[in-house]
Amino acid sequence: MNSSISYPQFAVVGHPNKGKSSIVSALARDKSVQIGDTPGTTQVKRGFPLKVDGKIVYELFDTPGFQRARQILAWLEEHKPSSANNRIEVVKAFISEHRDNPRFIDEIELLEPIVNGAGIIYVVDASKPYGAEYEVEMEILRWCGQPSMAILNLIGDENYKEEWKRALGQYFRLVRSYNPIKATFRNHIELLEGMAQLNEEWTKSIKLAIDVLENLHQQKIEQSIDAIVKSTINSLSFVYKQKIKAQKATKKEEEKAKAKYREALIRNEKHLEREIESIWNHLSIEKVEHSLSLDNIGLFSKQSASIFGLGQKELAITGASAGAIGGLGIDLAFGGGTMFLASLIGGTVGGIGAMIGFDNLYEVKVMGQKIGKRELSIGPMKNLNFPYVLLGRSLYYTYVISNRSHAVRDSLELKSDEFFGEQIFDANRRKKLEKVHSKLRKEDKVPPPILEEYREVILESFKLI
Ligand SMILES: Nc1nc2c(ncn2[C@@H]2O[C@H](COP(=O)(O)OP(=O)(O)O)[C@@H](O)[C@H]2O)c(=O)[nH]1
Ligand SMILES: [Mg+2]
Repeated sequence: MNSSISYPQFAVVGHPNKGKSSIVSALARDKSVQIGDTPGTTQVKRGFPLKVDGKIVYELFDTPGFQRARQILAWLEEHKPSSANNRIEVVKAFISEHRDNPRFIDEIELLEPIVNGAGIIYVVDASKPYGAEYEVEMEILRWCGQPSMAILNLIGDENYKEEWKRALGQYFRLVRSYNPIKATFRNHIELLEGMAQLNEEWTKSIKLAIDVLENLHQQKIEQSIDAIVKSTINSLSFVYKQKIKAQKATKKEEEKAKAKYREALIRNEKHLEREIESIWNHLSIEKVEHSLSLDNIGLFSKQSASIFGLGQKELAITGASAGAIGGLGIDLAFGGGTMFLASLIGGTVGGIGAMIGFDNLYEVKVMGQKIGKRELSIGPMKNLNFPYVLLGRSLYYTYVISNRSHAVRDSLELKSDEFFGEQIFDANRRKKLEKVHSKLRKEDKVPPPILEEYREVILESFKLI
């Protein structure tokens, strides 16, 4: 390694279009890496450092693929030294002799960081069959004598991992599976643990990198939970006020105010989503506004209530345990009492969404004495289920964003089969959460210890996902 550089470096190499740039992007947690369908997207090598608190933890070189491997190997063989430990000198000689030759520009780009001390990460697509043509590339890499690992990426649906492993095992110290698109934070750490074993000199700094990354990950979770708590409390205690002209609000005034009230809650949720994206370096996810199913589902929809809210039984328990129904009346709290009771008896009839109308679950009050000074006031939200819809959605969003690889260039896709809902808020947790929700419904202040407990329960729930 370059003596002036104190962190490990790795050159990510292989055939064009095998996911090298995607792997660099995922491991450097950097969205600026160019990824493309057409071979040749990456034309010059570029270093992508992973920085934490301004300090470089490791650096990855994204390189163009091999183009003329056969000719290079022929040249190396022609200049074969008498002993294997001098082979790297021959590779260096190849580079200096061909530096100005445009035919070898790609190979020089990819070999240079390696002869300067970078480790080798060789990437293959194991959804395609193994072929002897790869042996030329692997042989050249072996000439460099640097610590090396191979990554099996599965781009397509088929799986030829076993035959690849048998071949790669002969050339590389370590062979691991890693999918840059699907990789979670855990997969990233596991891969780093493998990389730490490649070279004694790097073990310490990569282990340090793992510690630093894990701490950072924990910090980001805490920040996300703080943002969720703040936003949820804002939404649940939100009251919209509007002046009205006469003694009573007209239907039109009331409808307009209701719309404004709902818009404010939706805006609040969007603001939280941006905050979560920013915490996880995923700001400006492409096309997110158009294809995000959370958007399509909508904060007030029946679907959202059935996916993220509580089931009927849980709601009954929640209501009873907190005495939350209180003076509200069951109809207002549950949006249709008779239907609710029928469903309770009959089990899950059509899910909670079928019976909760989200429309009339907040109170509309007219306040003030003098005509012309009277106000229409809407909120806070009285629906017992709504806090769980909000919390469920924001925890799910955080889960998806925090596990999103930086190699993903597609728009954010939220799959309904991944949704979770009631299971993370068990009765015991709900009882604690309800202490806060019931106070907010009554427009009471939440004492700091209860708020702290609320935060802890939400953090705990997130870790269960
Ligand atoms: N579905 C899927 N696509 C991938 C995966 N890895 C790479 N790709 C896609 O394959 C193409 C080439 O990837 P890229 O990282 O640019 O390959 P490179 O030429 O080796 O740097 C891009 O369209 C990637 O989005 C993967 O694991 N799964
Ligand atoms: Mg590339």
